[in-house]
This record gives sequence, structure tokens and C-alpha cells, in this order.
Amino acid sequence: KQTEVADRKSIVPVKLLERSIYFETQPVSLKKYLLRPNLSGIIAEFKRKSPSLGMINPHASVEKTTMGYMQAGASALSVLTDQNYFGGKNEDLTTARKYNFCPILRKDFIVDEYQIIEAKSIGADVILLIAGILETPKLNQLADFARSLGLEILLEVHDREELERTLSDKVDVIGVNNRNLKDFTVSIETSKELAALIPDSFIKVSESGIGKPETIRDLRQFGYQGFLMGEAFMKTSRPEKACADFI
Ligand code: IGP
Repeated sequence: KQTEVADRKSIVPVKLLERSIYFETQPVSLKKYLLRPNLSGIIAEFKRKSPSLGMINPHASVEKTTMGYMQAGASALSVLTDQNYFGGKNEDLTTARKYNFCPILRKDFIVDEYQIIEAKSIGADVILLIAGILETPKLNQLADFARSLGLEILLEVHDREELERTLSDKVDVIGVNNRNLKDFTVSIETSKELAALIPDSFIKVSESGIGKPETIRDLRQFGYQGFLMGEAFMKTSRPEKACADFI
């Protein structure tokens, strides 16, 4: 990721990114949208492929899918911008931005400040910081930087150790990833086990492997207000319809 970022940095300097219209607009708060009692809490994700499934939906349209998600009643969008593993690109997020007013999460492996400036410049409201790939001081530094640009942070953890070393008031929303990024196994129990360790002052999001409405009802009992869902929608020929049927 570092070399990929260095390459882009040499082509598109920060100064150019900062000229984006999105540097003049206020981000939309994911936190606030997840707290709205009448919304589903679902953060609906757009991705063409994934390391665990391979090709999922290579020809899906960003416009149609994201607008359909919002019409179905999703609370927010997540757009994969990583090219290598997920077949995404920055323009996908900007396209989603042009068609939707909701909070949009830039889903990528963020390891460098440049990617945060990029996130802002393409119209994202929220960035993902993954505890499993960042040392604590680096994570805190990136969180501070994102906040300085007005972006919210979704902090992703997968176990107790990651949670305990990274929990701080720099982050707004805690995402518990049910998928183990090393072997791709999924267990909803991960969200249930970690729930009690996350103070009520944070919004809790359960990520990955959610496919049934019962799972969401169950997770709500554990205090979860957000549900990040990708595969369940994207693996069908009409993701937006799958989302509408689900909600
Ligand atoms: C969505 P799923 O199983 O519904 O497609 O999962 C989302 O949680 C997953 O894409 C994800 C992810 C990530 C992708 C969670 N954390 C970090 C890339 C990087």
C-alpha cells in the first residue's frame, strides 16, 4: 500500500487535491445518521470483488446501486476504493457522492496522511482506520489528522487487544469486524464478545458476514446501532433490490 500511495503522491500532489470542491463542503455525520431512530442502521457497501469471495459483481453500476441502497432505507454508504483486492477506485466514491447526500465511508487500507487528504478530496465523510494494520501511535496520528479535516473515523477492531490499545476519544464509531482478516473466517460471536468492552459513549457497528435480518435484531440486543453489509447485497444480480428486500 505504501508504494502505491507514494506513486499516486508523485502524480497528484497534495496542493492539487486541496483544490477539490469537497474541501469547501461540510462532511455529513455518520454518527448522527446511525443515531436516527427511524433509519435501518445499515451501512451498505459497494464492492466488485473481495479476497474472500473473488469476483462478486464486476459490472455493477455505482450510480444505480448506491441510489438504490439509499432508496431502500440504508443509513449510509461504504465504497471500496482499493483497486488490488476489491476492484475499486477513487472515482467510484466521487460518483456515489454526486448522487447521494448521506454519509459515505471511504473503505480502504489507510496507512498514510495522503490517503486522508485524498478521502476528503473525493467527497468522503468518514474514513476507516484498521487497528490490525496500524501501530497505536500511527493510528492516533492518522485519527488526529482526519479530525483536523473534519472527517469522522470508523475504528475497526477484531479482538480485545486491538480494542484496548486503540480506544480513545479521537474516534467516533467503533466497528467490530466479524471477519478475521488473516484467514477470512467469519463469526458474529466476535461482535457479541467485544460489545461489553466498548463504552456506551461510542457508537457500535458490527461489520461483515451479516446476511439475515435476525442477526441484526440479535446484534441490537448487544448495543449495536450500525451494521456494515456488503456481500449479502453485492453477490446478487441486483444489489439494490437485495437491500430493499432485506430492509
Ligand atoms: C462488509 P461483508 O461480509 O458484508 O461483505 O462485509 C465489510 O465489513 C467488509 O468489506 C470489510 C472490509 C474491511 C473490507 C470490513 N473491514 C477492511 C476491506 C477492508
